[in-house]
Amino acid sequence: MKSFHSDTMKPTLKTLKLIPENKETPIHFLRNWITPSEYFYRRNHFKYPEITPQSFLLPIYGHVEAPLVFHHSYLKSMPSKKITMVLECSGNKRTYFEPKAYGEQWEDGAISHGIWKGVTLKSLLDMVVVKHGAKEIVFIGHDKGTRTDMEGIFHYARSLPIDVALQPDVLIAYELNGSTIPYEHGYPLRLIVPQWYGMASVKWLKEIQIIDHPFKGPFQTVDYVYYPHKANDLDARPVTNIKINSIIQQPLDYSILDTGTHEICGIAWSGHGSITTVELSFDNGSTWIKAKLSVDPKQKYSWTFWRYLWNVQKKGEYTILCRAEDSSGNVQPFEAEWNKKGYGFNAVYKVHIKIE
Ligand SMILES: Nc1nc2c(c(=O)[nH]1)N[C@H]1C(S)=C(S)[C@@H](COP(=O)(O)O)O[C@H]1N2
Ligand SMILES: [Mo]
Repeated sequence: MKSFHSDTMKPTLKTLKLIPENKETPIHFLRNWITPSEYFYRRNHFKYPEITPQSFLLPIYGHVEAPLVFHHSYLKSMPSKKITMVLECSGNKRTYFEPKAYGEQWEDGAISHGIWKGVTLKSLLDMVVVKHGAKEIVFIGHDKGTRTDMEGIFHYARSLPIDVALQPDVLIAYELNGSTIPYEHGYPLRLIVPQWYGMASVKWLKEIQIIDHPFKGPFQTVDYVYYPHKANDLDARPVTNIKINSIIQQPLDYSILDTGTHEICGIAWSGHGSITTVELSFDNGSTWIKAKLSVDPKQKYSWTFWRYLWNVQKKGEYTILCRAEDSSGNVQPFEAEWNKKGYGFNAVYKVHIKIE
């Protein structure tokens, strides 16, 4: 008979939708600091695009002195850079909003951590010579389709303000975790924007356009906007940097454990700096105890694993809370800021445990 702990038992991605393909990483079961590509979450707005010879060409044009078309093989011959970073969908944890928000009901797994290799976007923008007055850089993907709220066919397209686009760690990437970027994750060329929610990192790059006015595409002005009021669109602001956040990986919610010592472990991350503290509370937030972090100070955009050894002798029900703090002083709030489209859920994380 096969042992229960057979190494053929592997976690799998969890399917939310098949077309377009939306799948969560089995985040509670991953202990790898780098998420293996086969466990990377997948978030798509349209069906996968076809890859043609055209997909290996990257035109950069618009408000520039010298428009150029870069070939994939030329980009690979240029000086390269590697960035290790969290990629998190702004809809991660949407399912926890009360009242519920429409959209993919992601639990905790719309997040992964990988090593991207490519050329800096800045080096390409320097070659085309951006003209004075340029405001935004628009990144257009090969994938396209219809929307339920508007007539027409749309490509997935997003812009970055020029000062963000010129940051030296924004990449045009061609490798993930030491291999060619998998098809699902943007092969052959993908934009990589550290510290921003995943929507900014446009996959299957088709072209880059420099403009002297704000970009108005629906993935910029309709989606990926925080609308804090249910009844109207007042106080709307764009979704940008990843909020301070964490999860408890183990024990799982509603676990039954025995008395003794249990390892509580999890992950914390932020798009506003590194993680400085992770705290747990066993008394609904009256007192907090620091967890032990495994931080690598060289890694600016990485997530942080943490753990705490919990000795429990008293039988009964417990709620364990977890909250993280980053180097900019952001702390997870008790309640996430509700918004119509359900982005950026980052309330203090909770698991319920019974000791018997
Ligand atoms: N071309 C294109 N790029 C895209 C998307 C898309 O649908 N099409 N989805 C975005 C969103 S919302 C997220 S969260 C990330 C997901 O990247 P992944 O599927 O590689 O995990 O890609 C972003 N880039
Ligand atoms: Mo996303």
